Amino acid sequence: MMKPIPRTSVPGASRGAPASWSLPRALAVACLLVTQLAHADLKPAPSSALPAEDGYRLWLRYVPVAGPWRSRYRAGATELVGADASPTLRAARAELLRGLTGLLQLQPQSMTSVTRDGAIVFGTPRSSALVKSLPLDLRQAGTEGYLIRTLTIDGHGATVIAANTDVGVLYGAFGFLRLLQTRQPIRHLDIASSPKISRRVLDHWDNLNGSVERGYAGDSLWKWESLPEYLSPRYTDYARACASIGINGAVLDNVNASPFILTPFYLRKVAALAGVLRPYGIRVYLSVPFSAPVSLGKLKSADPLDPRVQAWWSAKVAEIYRDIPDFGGLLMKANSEGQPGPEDYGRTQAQGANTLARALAPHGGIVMWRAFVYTTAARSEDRAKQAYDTFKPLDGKFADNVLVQVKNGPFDFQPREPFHPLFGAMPHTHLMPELQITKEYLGQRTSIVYLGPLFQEVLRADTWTRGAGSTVARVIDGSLYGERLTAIAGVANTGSLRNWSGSIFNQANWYAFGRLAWDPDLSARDIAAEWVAMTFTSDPHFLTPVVTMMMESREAAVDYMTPLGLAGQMAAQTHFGPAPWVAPSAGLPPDWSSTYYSRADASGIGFDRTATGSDAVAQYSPHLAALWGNPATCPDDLLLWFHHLSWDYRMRSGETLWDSLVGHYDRGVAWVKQARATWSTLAPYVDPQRFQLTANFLAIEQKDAQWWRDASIAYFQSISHRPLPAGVAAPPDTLAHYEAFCVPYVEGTPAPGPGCPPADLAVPR
Ligand code: GCV
Repeated sequence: MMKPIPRTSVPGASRGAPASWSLPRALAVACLLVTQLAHADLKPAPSSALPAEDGYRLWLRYVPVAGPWRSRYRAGATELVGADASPTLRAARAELLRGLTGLLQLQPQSMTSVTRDGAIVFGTPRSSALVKSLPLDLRQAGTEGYLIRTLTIDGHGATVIAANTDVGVLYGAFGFLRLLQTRQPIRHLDIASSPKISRRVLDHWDNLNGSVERGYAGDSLWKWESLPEYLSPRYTDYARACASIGINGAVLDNVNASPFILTPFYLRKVAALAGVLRPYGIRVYLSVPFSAPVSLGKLKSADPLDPRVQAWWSAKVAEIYRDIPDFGGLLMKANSEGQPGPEDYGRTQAQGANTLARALAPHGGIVMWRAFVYTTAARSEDRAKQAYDTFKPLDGKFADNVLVQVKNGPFDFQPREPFHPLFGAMPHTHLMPELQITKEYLGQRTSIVYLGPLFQEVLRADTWTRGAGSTVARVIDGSLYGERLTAIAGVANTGSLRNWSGSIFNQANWYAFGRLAWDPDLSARDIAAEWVAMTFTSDPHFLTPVVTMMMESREAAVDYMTPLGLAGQMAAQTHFGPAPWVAPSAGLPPDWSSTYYSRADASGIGFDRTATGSDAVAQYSPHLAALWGNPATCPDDLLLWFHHLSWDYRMRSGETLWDSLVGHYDRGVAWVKQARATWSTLAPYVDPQRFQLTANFLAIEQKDAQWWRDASIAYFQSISHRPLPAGVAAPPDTLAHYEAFCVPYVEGTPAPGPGCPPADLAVPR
């Protein structure tokens, strides 16, 4: 017997949960309810009892719900009522069927009208006369959002997933399934959700030869050789995963772009991929080289003000749109790391961007123009200042369909940096942040580091550019300066490995990016809890310690790699493992060395970015410049980013700077040991395959953390000449030993090794 669904009488809707009821809050309550009410769902089975999983299904596993939740959910999912008017609505239905069948082990019937309690109605007013007739205020859903409401229809209790657009319905379908996956009540729903940022884009650094720059999950997802004829089912699963978290754009190729991507040969392949992604609301974008008019168009120059160059871009863009009418636009890395750009022709970054923008505007396309420039003719005395110095004077000079894409920090995706000073500083320019989901500097494939806290730290950082509360999130969602074109990018961590991201826990970073792109105000902790519930289990015996572990994992990596505001201490090229001793060498820019960043010498350590040094602090609002410019008020975690201080400098804790530095390294290592111990107790809650992979990777992280700690202390002690604090273990080997060892080849490194001197590589790390 189906249980009747409590309801209010027509024509009003049942409004069980308050409008402000957020998914994360609901999840917290649901977790509590789970603990109290649904013990049958919780009994840990020995891990061998759980079927092995390779991680392919990500957070969309839809494993059977047990205990009281199953009957409750079954009562609320008896039939599906919706039209299949478009590929997107068909995808929504398919997902609901797949999800509900998996979760409830029961297939809801497909109906054309509501015939019994527990119906799920989905659609738009355009695709469904029923949805049109319902008392819903769809203005709250905007163009991509959705409503999920409990209503009474024809005398029956029903859940309605409604939106203004088909893709909104698809997002709503995923949103509804998430409620079940995270064990939330579904009997009185009143949810309105819409994205705060309009373009939510993954940047794939995938090369046309199948490799992935800074990719730690195998080869590229895109199999260019077999496109356009063969459309791997994996492309659809990628699209489903993206749509489930609201990602609506994918830049298919590396920002270090090849001109071949713009040839008809490749554009046909791009169009085929666009066709697979389109039903899931994902537009494709391309990275292109600035010099394409020369390399491909055989013009003599790529000068953006040359009419022949402009005509070439317009023709090329029109060619793209002929096959891909919803093409998103172009991403450009110019004048950076050897890439050509407008400065080669004496033009500004804005003049370069605007030439592309003019070509794209008639088709509705956008330009994402990266601010990551650091090969400008006049190299500044501080690399961290260059993007601001180059772009700030150009505020207001970019065309309306240009977004300047700014990395989260002024240097390069370090474990910790202050937010980029351009945020808030260009009120007349669309800015979009670029976050790195792939963990180039944060342990790559094997560390457990969860990036939610890093993303949150950036988004919640207060720029103070319009007084308190001028957060980066408000700059980029348009609420601070009123932009209508808003976007956010994440450098993808996907690859050809079965588990997509190289490790199970790296999947959480893809998930967190998507959720924060949808709503930058979500909390990293709530997102972690959702992900754990969907990827593993909502059992609090597992969920609670794992969420805690995830939340602490990034700070632990900061501790064992680059504490107190240090940056850039990784090995050259691979960016893997410690190399604080790397000094500038002939022929290479000084800012490609580690000592450039640490500035460690007999007098102390840290980069003086105050008025007595590079004065980079002056690029921030006066409030922050004053706060951060004074070591007494600068937060500890940015101290050495902004200040060069004596080894004996007294920290707020009373310790000397040297003792504090050593303490951080030790804390980082201790944390990983502890995380490993915690994970070892959790075997009963995870299938053996995913358990073992994670256990092995934690063992590797412990080894790496120890290596970082020992090598860093050995090096800095050779400069500080200070004794180790009492009770602290000395590094087991000499500095020469650590210096002699480095890892020559690491996946994802663009110019693979040997980035190491030919020394004794036999030292185990
Ligand atoms: C795609 C860093 C990385 C490079 C990357 C570059 C960028 O320097 O190490 O691999 O190139 O950033 O963001 O353009």
